[in-house]
Amino acid sequence: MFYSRHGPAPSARAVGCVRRNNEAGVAAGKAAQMQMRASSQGLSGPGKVALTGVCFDGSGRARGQAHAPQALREAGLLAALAGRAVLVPDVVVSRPVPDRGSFGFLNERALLEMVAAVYDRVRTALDSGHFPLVYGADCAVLLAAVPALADAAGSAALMFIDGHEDATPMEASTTGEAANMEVAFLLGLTGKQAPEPLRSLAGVLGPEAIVMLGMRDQHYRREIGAATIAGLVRLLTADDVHADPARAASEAAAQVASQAPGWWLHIDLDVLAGKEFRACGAANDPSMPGGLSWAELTTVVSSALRAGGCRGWSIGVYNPDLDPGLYSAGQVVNFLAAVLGGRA
Ligand SMILES: [Mn+2]
Repeated sequence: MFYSRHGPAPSARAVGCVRRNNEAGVAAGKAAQMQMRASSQGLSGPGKVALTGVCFDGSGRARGQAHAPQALREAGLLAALAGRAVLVPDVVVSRPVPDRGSFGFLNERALLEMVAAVYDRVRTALDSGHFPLVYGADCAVLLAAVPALADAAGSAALMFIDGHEDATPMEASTTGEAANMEVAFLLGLTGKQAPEPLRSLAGVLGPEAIVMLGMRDQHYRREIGAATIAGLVRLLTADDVHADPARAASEAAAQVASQAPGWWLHIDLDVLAGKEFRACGAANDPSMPGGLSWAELTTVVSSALRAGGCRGWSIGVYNPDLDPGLYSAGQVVNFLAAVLGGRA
């Protein structure tokens, strides 16, 4: 409803205390200049990295992933990207409700507010020639980020790095957690029963426009009765990535870059092995052995960015409740600095 192709943007009221940032309209020539300058750094489009924290927890916990932005900043996110990043205000939504709403989503009101606000932030950053980096929350941010890129660039593609497929149709979900469904929405495999804007975004990506890396959720999917979408899209399991991380990433990047003027990069940190990253439940799920190491993830993302065409990035599913000393937050910050080259 609020996407440019479907009607006007939402009012600030719809997104709680978040104020909208109206900086859209950088002249095409200036944007092209920025793009040329940025391409030497492996990113397409950014004048600066627009650091966009999202204070939302998909399961409606009081803290959880909603406190990720604050914890990552406490761990030094800004200093690590000094000179390369601008901080934009966090997306803040209604108080969490750990129950399903009238459409069946968990923490539904906050979810819909989050989607509206993240869409707005990503769109503003892109229209201003920046490179949005969405941090915090969970994979449901893709329900906003991918349509925002598609609207800004004409069409979008997605490199999706996650331990799970996240392709459960909403009709089949037993939990109502949008972060298990977002890929099904983006591909148009579900969404007819959803409220706007989710209904209209369904199908924003064709099957060629997504490449999925790092899955190891066969036991989980068997438990919930969700079939794999490996026959529909290009999907490399965690084992496929272990075999040759750089090649997996560069081939994935070549595919997504061929499908749209810009592609989005998404990382669910549960793609990491539990022994590498303790601050998310799923990475430590005993039914999901064999996750990536930080070294592998760094290789994957560096290779992918080097291929060019990436216009924005989201990284989520860090839970500071599982990270009392901020050790894991420091790992995330160091990783971002390493791949974005912030430490000059
Ligand atoms: Mn995920």
